[in-house]
Amino acid sequence: LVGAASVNLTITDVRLTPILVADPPLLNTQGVHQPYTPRLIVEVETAGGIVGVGETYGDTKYLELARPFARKLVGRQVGDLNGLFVVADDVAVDRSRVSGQVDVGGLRGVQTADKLRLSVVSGFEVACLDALGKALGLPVHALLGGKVRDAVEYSAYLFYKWADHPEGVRAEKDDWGAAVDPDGVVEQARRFTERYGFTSFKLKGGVFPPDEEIAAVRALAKAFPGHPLRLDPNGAWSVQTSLKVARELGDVLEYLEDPTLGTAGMAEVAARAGVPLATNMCVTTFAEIKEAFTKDAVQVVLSDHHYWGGLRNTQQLAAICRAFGVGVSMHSNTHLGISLAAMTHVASTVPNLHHACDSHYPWQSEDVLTERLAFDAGKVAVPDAPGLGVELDHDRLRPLHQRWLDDDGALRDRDDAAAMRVAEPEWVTPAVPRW
Ligand code: GKR
Ligand code: MG
Repeated sequence: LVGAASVNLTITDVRLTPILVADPPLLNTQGVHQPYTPRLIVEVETAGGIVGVGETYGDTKYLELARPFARKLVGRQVGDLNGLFVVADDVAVDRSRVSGQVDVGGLRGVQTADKLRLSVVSGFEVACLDALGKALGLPVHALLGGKVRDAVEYSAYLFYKWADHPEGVRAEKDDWGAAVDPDGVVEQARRFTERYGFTSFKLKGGVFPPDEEIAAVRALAKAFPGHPLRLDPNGAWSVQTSLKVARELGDVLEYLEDPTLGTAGMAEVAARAGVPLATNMCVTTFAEIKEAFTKDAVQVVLSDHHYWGGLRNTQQLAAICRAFGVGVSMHSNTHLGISLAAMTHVASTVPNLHHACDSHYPWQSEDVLTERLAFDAGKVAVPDAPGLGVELDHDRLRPLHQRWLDDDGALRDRDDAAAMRVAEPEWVTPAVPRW
């Protein structure tokens, strides 16, 4: 610490690198994942030459906000994490980018200017924490108050999936095969357990009529008796359908995730489902907590540290959940190893984490790290090296950035419905409730 005190922690440079990262043809209620998904890699450099890394959403609207934000950070202290929110308030959001409607077809909850800002803050906050940890010789979890567990448990995140992206679409090949029925889902789950040792399973639903998805979860329950199971249709069902699914799967579900859209509907389902409800769509901001908790609409809140505004906000969310006797865990979007490391650090500090987090990471064949993070028995060991404990590999970053530069703009904003139209030209984003 004596040495650290002499290190100059003034931010001298902030580098933003938008990338496109390979993504398999995973199906959800909006459509299908694009062959490449945008992410943004953040590097914050201090006068002492320390570089911290962060990662967040990379769609154009985030980039447009991140660029002026980055310029305002130069000259500030890397440890001034609260100041990031002050800077964020100062960055103008292009209102035409804010729909006030659900984002990415609903997958990130309702889109607001604040949420856009917070998603950008999170990338900088993680990078600053990484730099600070490196300067002090401390892991990020220590900066967050210290880990209460040495490893963080993740669940397998199962998706209905095509074997390949549509013909003629440039894409990277994956070795997961197709999963479009109960047998395919069980086979995918087996591969997840063989490769990573996961013991709990989340199935992304809202893709096929509910009876087919009920059959898939039943098949999972048969193949993996006693293992925690979740089903998440991203709000695709009516209250009645949600209740029917809850009735039919109540005996095997750990929780039902976002069966229907909106706090009122979730509250109605929660009152009669007999199964806990989890959400990453109905409670996505601090402002949404009061109504949802008062109405007992959700029993588990799934944080996404990106749109909640970072790791310290995630801890605050966890504290609020604890006060109300509501569970807390984490969901994920397509992400790379920097975000998995960030999730793992913060999850290690949350005492009331009683559900495995989910992670898309196993679906990502590409990463920007010198060494990928590993799942062992479904868990990621909490890094104890300074900062996040991961290292950015510029040789890996460069081609992914080049891919972004070479793109004509078609893939720079995630649009699962547009990706689906390549295979099914008539496809439109389904109205909700879809069933
Ligand atoms: O990647 O298709 C997907 C997911 O549907 C993702 O976008 C969701 O935000 O995984 C997320 C969820 O738990 O709802
Ligand atoms: Mg979800």
